[in-house]
Amino acid sequence: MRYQIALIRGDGIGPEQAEATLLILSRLKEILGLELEIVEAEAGDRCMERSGTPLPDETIQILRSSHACLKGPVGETAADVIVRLRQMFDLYANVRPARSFPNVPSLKPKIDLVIVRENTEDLYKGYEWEFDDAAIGIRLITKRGCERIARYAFDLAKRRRRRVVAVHKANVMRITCGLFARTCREIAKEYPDVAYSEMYVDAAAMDLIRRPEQFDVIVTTNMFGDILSDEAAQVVGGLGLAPAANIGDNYAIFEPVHGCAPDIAGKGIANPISMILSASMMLEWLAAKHKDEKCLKASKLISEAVVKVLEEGKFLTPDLGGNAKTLKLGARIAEMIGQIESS
Ligand code: GGG
Repeated sequence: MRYQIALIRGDGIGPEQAEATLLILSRLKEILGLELEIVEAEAGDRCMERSGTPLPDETIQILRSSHACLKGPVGETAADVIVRLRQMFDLYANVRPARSFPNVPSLKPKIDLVIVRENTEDLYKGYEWEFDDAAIGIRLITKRGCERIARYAFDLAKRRRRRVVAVHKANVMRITCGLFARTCREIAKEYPDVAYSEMYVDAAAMDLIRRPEQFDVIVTTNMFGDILSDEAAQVVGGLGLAPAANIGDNYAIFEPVHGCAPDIAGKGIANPISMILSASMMLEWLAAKHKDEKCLKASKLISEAVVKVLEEGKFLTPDLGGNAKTLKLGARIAEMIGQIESS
């Protein structure tokens, strides 16, 4: 099957990461005959400067006619770009894995967890007003929103170590977090083969540092998930390795967890792995959606090649303690894909 992939390069380090990721996708096209047509679309701060809008209609149209989108980080316009796209395409599940890698400092050796963050509600809905010397934000949590994210987390846990912890703060936010916790408990009953527990978000933040290896799938609301996923990324070596998927029933956008890192932009030293692993998540999602074994193989090849290149330890970017350039690391991963495939 031929896939049209919308590519948003984004701001800051985004274009450099995208260039490295394209090396990997080209290699997969060559060796597996993967049919990916990349269609470029603009969004973000630079797009705003150039065209007066951070998310042009043309970009939305490109996304609408594509099978999936691969997106680099954007800067100050994140709320007008990714937060808006999540709502527009109803991408309700933000899936953020964090796992230990070889040769990368990790708080514990065997961390392998996934944060499943509700992606369309909560304080990120954008219901905020300012009047006189006060400001107000509305935290919208719906039963439907809680049900579908809980089901997503339990279904994922069934394919992993069968443990879900729902993270909330229902002792203080009794109504909004109360609804989330109550709904997760109800959905848990549909999955008797998955162990279910709950944690307050402050305790979860502490346990992510104290005993991160205990976590399998964490399901939580939007803002808590945003914060905890940066923490989880750091626990396993930093945001440079952290991919994410924004998944809906019909469409999905894949992007690094991090922002656009303007302090290192243009130097060619950003770690491309967060975007490369986001591309792997994209291929895994396409594989499941279209029952496409070739995409699944491509996804696995990327993950395997990333692990092998980290193991090798010769081409590491400065965030990983090396001095390799973004494109060199990308090129080595692309080469490694060929080596694995021909071995
Ligand atoms: N600290 C990570 C970062 O800046 N991520 C980009 C961001 O804030 N994206 C919005 C979101 O994930 O909700």
